[in-house]
Amino acid sequence: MRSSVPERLEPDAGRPVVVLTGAGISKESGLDTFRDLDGIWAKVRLEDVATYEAFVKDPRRVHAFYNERRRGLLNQNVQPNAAHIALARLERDWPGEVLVVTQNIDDLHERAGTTNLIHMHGELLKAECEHCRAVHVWHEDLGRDVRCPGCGRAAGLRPHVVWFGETPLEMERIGRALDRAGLFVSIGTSGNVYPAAGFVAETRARGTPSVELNLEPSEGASLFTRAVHGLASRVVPDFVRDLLAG
Ligand code: BV8
Repeated sequence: MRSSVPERLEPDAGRPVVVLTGAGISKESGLDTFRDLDGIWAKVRLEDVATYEAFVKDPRRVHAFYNERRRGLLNQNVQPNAAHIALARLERDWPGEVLVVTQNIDDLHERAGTTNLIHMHGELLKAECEHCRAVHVWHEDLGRDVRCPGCGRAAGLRPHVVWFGETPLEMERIGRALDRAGLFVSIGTSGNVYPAAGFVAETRARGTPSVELNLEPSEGASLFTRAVHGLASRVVPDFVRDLLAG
């Protein structure tokens, strides 16, 4: 069995392993991706539901879009899959730091046991108040009539999600981790959305080994040291096993 770990990788516990994940890692848990043929953007235009301008223009439509996805995520059939579980094992058993930076707004990494985690595009199960800036854990439907538990005002709550044209979260912390990374791993992302899609070029410029684990070559596939293509629930556990075996 050919190892999927780049030959040049020395298990250097002093430098973090940085793992970027996208919608593909959650596909086998039953959550839609965005750009697959049956993906979210095949059913609705991102300009109509995933920008602040869309929210101002038609808040009811945007709330309905995220309410449907929130209910879907809270469906008991949606569970972390072997790929999420393998990344939690890597964090537990790797001698150095493992940081998961996810573009996903689901909570499957947390539920699999990952703790060192950044949701750079926000979280579907949180709401933020435009009046008082408070962020609340939120599992119910949102709407303009819903009052903020913090300031008590209505018509201010929005999904705690980064829309197109908005600044992703914790970019400085992500940049510092990429600067120090001993290995960059990208899982289940098509490499279409920036700045996340630019991370592989940033690490390549520093000579950091990188691996793409994806169903098919992403937009940035040629920039990776190594690529393993297949279902995340198969290729990610194999990769973690090989990495931990040194
Ligand atoms: C920013 C939250 C500045 C919402 C998301 C004009 C104006 C302003 C900005 C721009 C502009 N033009 C371009 C931009 C930049 C823009 C951008 O990149 N647009 C794209 C469309 C060109 N980016 C932004 O606006 C970002 N902000 O630029 O601010 C800035 C920049 C730097 C520093 C500071 C400030 C904000 C982008 C965030 C938008 N919000 N999500 C929501 O979820 O509803 S993005 C959305 O796309 C999701 O987060 C998603 O995760 C992300 C990326 O998609 P993927 O995860 O890759 O999913 P996709 O379906 O594409 O691919 C899935 C892959 O999995 C496929 O390759 C498939 O083969 C694979 N797969 C499928 N099944 C499996 C599998 N792999 C393994 N196993 C399987 N079973």
